[in-house]
Amino acid sequence: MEKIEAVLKEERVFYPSEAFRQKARINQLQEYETLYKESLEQPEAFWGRVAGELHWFQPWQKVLEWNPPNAKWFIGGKLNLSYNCLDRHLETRGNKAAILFEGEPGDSRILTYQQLHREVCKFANVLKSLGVQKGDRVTIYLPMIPEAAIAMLACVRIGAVHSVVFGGFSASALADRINDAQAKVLITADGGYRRGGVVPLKANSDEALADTKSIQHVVVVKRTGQEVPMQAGRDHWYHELMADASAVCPAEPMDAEDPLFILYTSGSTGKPKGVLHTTGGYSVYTYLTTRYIFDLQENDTYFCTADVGWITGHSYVVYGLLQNGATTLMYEGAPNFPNEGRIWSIIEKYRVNILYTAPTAIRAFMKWGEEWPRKYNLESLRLLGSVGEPINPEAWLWYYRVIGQERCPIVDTWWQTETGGIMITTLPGVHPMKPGHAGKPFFGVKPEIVDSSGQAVTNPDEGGHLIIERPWPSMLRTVWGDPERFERQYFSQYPGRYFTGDGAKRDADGYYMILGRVDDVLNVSGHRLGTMEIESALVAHPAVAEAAVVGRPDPIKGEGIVAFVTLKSGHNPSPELAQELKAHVVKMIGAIARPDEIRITDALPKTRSGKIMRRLLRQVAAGEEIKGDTSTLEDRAVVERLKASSPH
Ligand code: 6R9
Repeated sequence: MEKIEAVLKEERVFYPSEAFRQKARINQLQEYETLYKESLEQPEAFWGRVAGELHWFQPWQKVLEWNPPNAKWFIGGKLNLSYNCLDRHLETRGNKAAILFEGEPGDSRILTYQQLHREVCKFANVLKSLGVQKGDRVTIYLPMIPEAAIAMLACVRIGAVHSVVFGGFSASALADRINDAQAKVLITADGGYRRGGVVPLKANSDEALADTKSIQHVVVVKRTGQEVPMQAGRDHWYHELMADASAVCPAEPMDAEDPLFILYTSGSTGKPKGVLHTTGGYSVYTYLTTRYIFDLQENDTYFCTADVGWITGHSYVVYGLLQNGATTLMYEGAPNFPNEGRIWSIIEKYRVNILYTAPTAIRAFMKWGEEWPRKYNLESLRLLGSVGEPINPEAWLWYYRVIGQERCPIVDTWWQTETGGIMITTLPGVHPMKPGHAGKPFFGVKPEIVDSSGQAVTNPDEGGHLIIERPWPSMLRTVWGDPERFERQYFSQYPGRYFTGDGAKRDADGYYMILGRVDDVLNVSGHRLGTMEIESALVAHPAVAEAAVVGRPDPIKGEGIVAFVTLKSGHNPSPELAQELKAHVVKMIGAIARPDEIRITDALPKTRSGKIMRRLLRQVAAGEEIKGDTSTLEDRAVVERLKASSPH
């Protein structure tokens, strides 16, 4: 196993530059240590102080009540997240840009805090006029346009519970989510721009509505201008309703534990779960994590490439940023439209200081070549972030060197839809960075690595299950409509402790390395191997663009290794290349990691959020029929092409 460690660890450690450190909000390790200790030993004092930086209509009586698996935070307190995102800034930042918007066709808009406040108040009144009341569910199915943020904030303002469904989801996925939440109103658009084409959101909505009964009204934003049928009495144009709406709408004082939003996420099996977040804890935690992890400064321009349809879009495009009075940039379209330089051109155009994106995007950028970012001025960048999956050291180093120009610290942020906010990361002004390691727990987070019996794994670098010992403010409160599933899924494997579903290990310095979902860990001849470890080795080969490794039942070894790879342009599949890749893995890791089979393919099956669907690959690898839900696949044709790829 020693060689595995060597590939993964990337022994080099990177330090934030002195220039960065000096200006950072937290720049003394001692300060982190002291605050971290306080956050665990005196959570009431710590979180009470942070919460006090926000606006409350009524103060809380008690910070935390914990009856596993049920946590209550800021009991008795009343607040409104839309107030904290908007009204709180009107006096000091009214004319500051809240949202910078760049549409895919090149149109742009700027909304100041004042303007955003006005739009949100008007739309909140529109929702009220459609009969939406506190506690009602509203489904939002929009492109990445300012109206998405306006709709979310308007729901929050009147205490309606939003459920944002990513615009890339199909009609049937939308229908399932509407039905599960029993939403009363649907907010959509005629269409959205994506890679030069138009996503037919209204047509999808109409198709979904044929299978749903709860929706009474549909509000349609005119984005692309294409002809769409409008059903009288049910469908309304956004701009028509807004024209007459009053701009006065006081924010509803919400109980700290009132439901805030539902966000659907796929479980390992079965139908998607509606993760429920509540008002007080989510607000406080996203406010603080945004401030410290992205080291937000007053004049920063912040760009996160995630869609608001994902938790990253909720917490780190909209709520965390606006609560801090920051400027957040929303980009509607694809990163390679009209060409592969789009993200870099946006950074140059708006002088972006902070970029937050995903490893899958970074690997695509690598594939497209460094000549694209080299064409643009990226000097405004100060900090980079990564989220969504483990980042392989190859991609980390490329991001650091080519995009950050060895000047910007990288925060590799581990968290989940269920955690609401970032849980494990380095703090950029304080912690040295180790490529491949997410880093240290954030304030209030007490992770542990345990074996299957729940015993803490104490040896450095020994793998185990990642659990979180105590509740943190933005912990999910339940699975919508299924409290039993909530308990079973997260709190039954290790009673009273939150099970993340991820494997991890911790080094002697207390840095966590996430090994991927536990179901992705292979056991080959009694050796524990992260699929990620083998993938890292494969993508380090000059011919390989992306790799996904899965296990396949093996009568002798328990599990065999099957690697699916895509090639960089200029390389062609051949049996010789497959042999070379196997030898390369052996060379990088060791014979135990030698893939039994390499399948060279032209695309990997990915969810619309960019996660590789390993379940499908496992079925293809095992020669089984494809079973289970494939509704989250970005391109269903990939499955047939995979089956046709010849094994080597
Ligand atoms: C925020 C988000 C959660 C799963 C999580 C883990 C993986 C996310 C990661 C990471 C390694 C990171 N994950 N961030 N793995 N390093 N920095 O992505 O939420 O879509 O719910 O996914 O993503 O496996 O369990 P979500």
